[in-house]
Amino acid sequence: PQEIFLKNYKVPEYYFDTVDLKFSLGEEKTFVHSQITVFPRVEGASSPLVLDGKDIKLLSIKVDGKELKEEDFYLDPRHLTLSSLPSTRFTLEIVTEIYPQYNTSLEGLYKSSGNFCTQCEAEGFRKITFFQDRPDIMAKYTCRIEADKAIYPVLLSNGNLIEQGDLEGGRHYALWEDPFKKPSYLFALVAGQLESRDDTFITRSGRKVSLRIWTPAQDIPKTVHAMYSLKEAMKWDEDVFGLEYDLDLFNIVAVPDFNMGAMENKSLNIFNSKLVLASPETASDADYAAILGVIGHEYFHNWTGNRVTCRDWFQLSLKEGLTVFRDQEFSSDMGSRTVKRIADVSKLRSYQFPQDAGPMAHPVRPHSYIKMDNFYTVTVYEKGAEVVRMYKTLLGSEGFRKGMDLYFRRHDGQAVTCEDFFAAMRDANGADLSNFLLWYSQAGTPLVKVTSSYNAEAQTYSLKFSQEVRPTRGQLVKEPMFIPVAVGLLDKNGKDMPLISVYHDGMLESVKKNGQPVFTTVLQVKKKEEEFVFSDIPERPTPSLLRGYSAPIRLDSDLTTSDLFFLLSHDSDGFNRWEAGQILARKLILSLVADYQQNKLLVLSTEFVHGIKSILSDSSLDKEFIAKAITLPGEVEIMDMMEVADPDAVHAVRNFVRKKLASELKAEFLSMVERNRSSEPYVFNHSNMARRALKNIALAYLASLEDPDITDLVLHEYQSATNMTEQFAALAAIAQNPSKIRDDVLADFYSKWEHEFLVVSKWFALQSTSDIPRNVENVQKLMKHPAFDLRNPNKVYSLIGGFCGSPVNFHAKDGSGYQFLGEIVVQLDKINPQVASRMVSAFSRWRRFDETRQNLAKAQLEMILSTNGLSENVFEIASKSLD
Ligand code: B3K
Ligand code: ZN
Repeated sequence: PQEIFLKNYKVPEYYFDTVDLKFSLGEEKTFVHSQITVFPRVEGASSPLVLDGKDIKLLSIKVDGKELKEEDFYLDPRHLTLSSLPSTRFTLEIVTEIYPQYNTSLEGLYKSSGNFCTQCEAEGFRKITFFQDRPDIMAKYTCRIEADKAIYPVLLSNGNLIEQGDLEGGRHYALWEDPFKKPSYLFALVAGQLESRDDTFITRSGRKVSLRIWTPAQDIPKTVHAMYSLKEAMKWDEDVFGLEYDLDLFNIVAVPDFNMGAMENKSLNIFNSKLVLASPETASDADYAAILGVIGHEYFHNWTGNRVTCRDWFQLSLKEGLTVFRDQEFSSDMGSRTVKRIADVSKLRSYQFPQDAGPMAHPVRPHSYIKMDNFYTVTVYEKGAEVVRMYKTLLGSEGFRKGMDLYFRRHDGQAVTCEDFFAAMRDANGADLSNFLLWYSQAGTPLVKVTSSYNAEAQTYSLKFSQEVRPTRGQLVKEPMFIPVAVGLLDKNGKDMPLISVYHDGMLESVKKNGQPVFTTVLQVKKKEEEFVFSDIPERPTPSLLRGYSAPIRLDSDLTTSDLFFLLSHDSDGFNRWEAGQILARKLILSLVADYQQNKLLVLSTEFVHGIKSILSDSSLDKEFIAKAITLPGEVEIMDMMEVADPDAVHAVRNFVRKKLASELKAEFLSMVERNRSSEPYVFNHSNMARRALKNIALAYLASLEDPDITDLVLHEYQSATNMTEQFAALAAIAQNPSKIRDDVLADFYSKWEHEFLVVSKWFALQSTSDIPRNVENVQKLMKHPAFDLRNPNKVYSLIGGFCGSPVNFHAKDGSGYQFLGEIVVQLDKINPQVASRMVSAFSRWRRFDETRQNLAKAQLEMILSTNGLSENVFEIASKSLD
């Protein structure tokens, strides 16, 4: 397999102006006729034109209407190379034959539940026709679709419908025209039996936009929330960024077979049905929130991704990091900002930090790849969003908006790079952002240490920072990064002290805003070692560091346990209040893990129990915040902080802490359940979700007690629930412990919901992620369940992905989990390489474990690599994991 490097980027020799596609869709064969106007970058240059093409049959090529002679083209398994081309603008016509009905990779044109649909990002367009399949080739497209009218009554593509009609033999056609230039990865086509929910949105300049969400007829009632989300997103982008929708029609199509969440094709977004369909009975609060966020995300791509796109795939974070940042902000504005921030940071720490410390570590802008699909990662997306957030932290809301405006002014209609975004932010603000670009090129999570000291005489308070980025693959020496650290100082009553000025680099700098002291200031830490000294500090403060998690770093401070308890109860920064609790919990669990490993008796500190109790009983706190604050850090996060990860010890200790808290605070948890019941119909809003979150976490704690009275209570909650959020939480609580009741309730749930594809996926996930002993056997059984299908990504993610997400069982010391995954990866790779490659990633941190586990995991990786006909997708992840 060939590795592709950013440093080898070359501008194309030819550009495309217009692309006119004609699809003739059939059950046995589909014909694709493409007519492209091509012009050379340099008139008169006679370079060959290299087109990408994969798994497609070439039927004919014409240049300016004339069939090309055999000596003027060359076909290899991945390219079609044309030579002896005209030296100025010409027309290229290519006809290909493809077989979407056999396409199980779900990339290119394929069938899902009998309907045709496409997925072209990153490099799927080349599975449809021969093309310069790269994002810097932007052209205007038309698309004519022809198909059987009875089987495929609805024919959709990008842009506006300009013509449609009937044809002979029961066929019909539709002609679509997209007035905006776009790269091939944004092309889309859908044909099938679909109905739509229709609505309209009037943009602030008065454009009336038709909104349509397409699904099979029976699912239309479940699209209310998706439509609501779309309209809110459209409004929000106008209000916050001044960005309006630019066409008269916006379509969303939901399909059950989709490799990822959704795709932002111009005016024809295609979604995994999981992220469109919701009803109170079948979808949980988490599903509703995910739909809101992802509908927003894909809509926001219309400007950040589509109008301004990426020059090459290395720049992916230019659109993804930015668009994730935008969807995070959207969800924050629609719900609780603090709770959303906590959720996003937890995700970063549980998934991105491990990636950044392992063999797949790569910069936000990778330097190389074998298969681009492997780089749609938490680093490009989530760390990329943190990088965008840092611009905002450094430049302020207004400065950030100025930067965004300049970015669109300069680059609308272009394919650009991360430097272009950086330059827009810098130039719009005249800001000094020296060495900030390292965030794009340097992999690894910076480790920052802070020590503090107070000088009573001088009334100054010093913070000394030192930073380090550990070596990662191919990057042994690292430079110091530009780290914005938002800081506040609390006085002895827990109030924020006014901040006036800071000595830094031998200068006294005012931190006032508009002549007024501030309560939070952003320190710009840029050197390996650096000191900041606050002046006019009348008493020893407690520092609140990295407020709002102002940079994606690991922070190691000299805060004492009592400082942390103090911050937990007083910090005005909600995120840091939660963070103080998490640091305490992490320290506590890690020290208990050490006790466990030395066979010592486990004792839970009463101080910690009191800390949790005081959060529970603080009625001034938001309920969803309380739910987050009493959630213990995850097992992966804890394992990540150990020298040698010990999944059994971490699991045992975390369960011990949970159970101990449940028994010490049983009365409080019971009253939380009582007080947070409601007989009102389901509403998706912050206060109701917060109430349900609190009730559900209380149930989960209580269920860990394995007490028969509690089992009755949970069973009652299960039976009386009127929405999926509460029903599923009760089911999950019961399912914690093996028992006959567990089996019965799981069976009951399945029989209730067996006809709801999305609920069945939840049922699979609940069982696969279970920590009950030897769960691998249950998962193996479920693989044979009639509702399981290895070709459907959602089912694979639920059952196999879910299993790998449960450390005790996946990392079972007998190697049963590894062996199970190894076998599945080989099987799955033949069906769908993208999904197989996501699954094989579960092995990538094998070096973090003890020798026995290392050998077992390594053997599976070697077995996978020795398989004949392995895809490049799986090859890349498996081979990088081994070296
Ligand atoms: N841009 C798509 C992801 C495409 C993944 C291709 N393997 C979804 C999104 O981030 O909006
Ligand atoms: Zn995206």
